[in-house]
Amino acid sequence: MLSNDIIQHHNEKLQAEHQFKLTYLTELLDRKGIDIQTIIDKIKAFQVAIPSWALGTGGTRFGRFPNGGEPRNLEEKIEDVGLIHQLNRSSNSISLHIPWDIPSDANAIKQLLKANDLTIDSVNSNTFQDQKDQPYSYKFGSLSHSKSEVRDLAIQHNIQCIEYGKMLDSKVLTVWLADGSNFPGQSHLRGAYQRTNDSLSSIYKSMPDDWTMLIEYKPYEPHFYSMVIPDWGTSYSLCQNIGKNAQVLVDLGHHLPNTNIEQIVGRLMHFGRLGGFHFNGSMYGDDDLTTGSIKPYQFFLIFNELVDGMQDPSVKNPPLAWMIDASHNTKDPIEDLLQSVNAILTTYAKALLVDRVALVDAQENNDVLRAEELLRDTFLTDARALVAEASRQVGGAIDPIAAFRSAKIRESLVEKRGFSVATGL
Ligand SMILES: [Mn+2]
Repeated sequence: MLSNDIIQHHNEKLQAEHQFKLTYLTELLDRKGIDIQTIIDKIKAFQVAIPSWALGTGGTRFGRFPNGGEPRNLEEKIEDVGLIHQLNRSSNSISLHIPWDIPSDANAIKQLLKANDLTIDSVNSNTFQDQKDQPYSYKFGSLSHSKSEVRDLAIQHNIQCIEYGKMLDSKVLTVWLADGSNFPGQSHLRGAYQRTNDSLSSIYKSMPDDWTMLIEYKPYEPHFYSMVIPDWGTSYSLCQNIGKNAQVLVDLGHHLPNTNIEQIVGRLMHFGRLGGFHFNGSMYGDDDLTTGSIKPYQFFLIFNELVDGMQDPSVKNPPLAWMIDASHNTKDPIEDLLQSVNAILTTYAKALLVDRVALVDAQENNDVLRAEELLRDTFLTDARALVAEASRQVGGAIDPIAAFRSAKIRESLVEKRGFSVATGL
């Protein structure tokens, strides 16, 4: 844990410049009839879960280049997320991946979570790798496998994940499958879908009533010809078949280039089936880059759709589970996560500033230019001071990355943990 004095001292140094920016923004928004504190309160309430597997340096297919000081176990992963949350006050939960994060002592983990002001977000199953001494291989699939003994193994693994989640008060199981085929003819496409449907149904039946199953989709993997759950339509149909607590999870990187993700988001919310979100950025595909780093306007349009759906009382979509799903190859993982959360909050803040009454009016009257300009004007507004103020008001840093650097947190983690490498992707 970081001493509060460090954050306090950091904020004092930045306060004058911060206040200057905030005063300007307050006046600007006031002229538009927007109460700045209402927006700041919404930012304060927005929390983004940090994945346990993103706290270490990610690898490419060719190698991994860590800088040391990475968490060596679940306890240290929780400590790292605790640090992030202390700095930005917007990352109050951690997502676990089983078997990487199996708790050896659930009560001790719960105590540690509490001490760090954290909860467990979702539990994520892993049937995309074989574990040591596993009786059957996932080489040719898991929940979709042609052999029932392999499917049963994968089903039991997911049920085990639910059990670990129950121990730690999680209420969400996230399923992402690397199931598919590598060559035409290898797999019976309809059969693989049906087997996946049946396997997911079995897992769903083992889930407590107040849990949610999130089903992620992805169009491709390197070396693949087909994926069993390639798109939102497949995820959506599985959710429809399985039950009301099954929801689609949208991972920003899991789309083919130029896909209109905001439209997918709008559709799923319209159907009340958008359950979760994985934030990241990408240039070509699933690059797992920093959120908002490549296509910030598209990211804003996605958030615009999310906020529109969340504010519309006629939309019956459950509250969403927000999470980062990224990997950090060259940046410090903690810095990259802080940067991502900041980009998420800034973009969310901008989406909150959109004049929705004027937008609907422009849409109804087919005033194309005015509708577009309403969005563009908001996108071009610098909303960073709103996020900084939200953090400051609840004891976080005005500039979390600067505070992380000036407090030399990575240096002390390296000193404490040595040249450690975390488990993960
Ligand atoms: Mn994901």
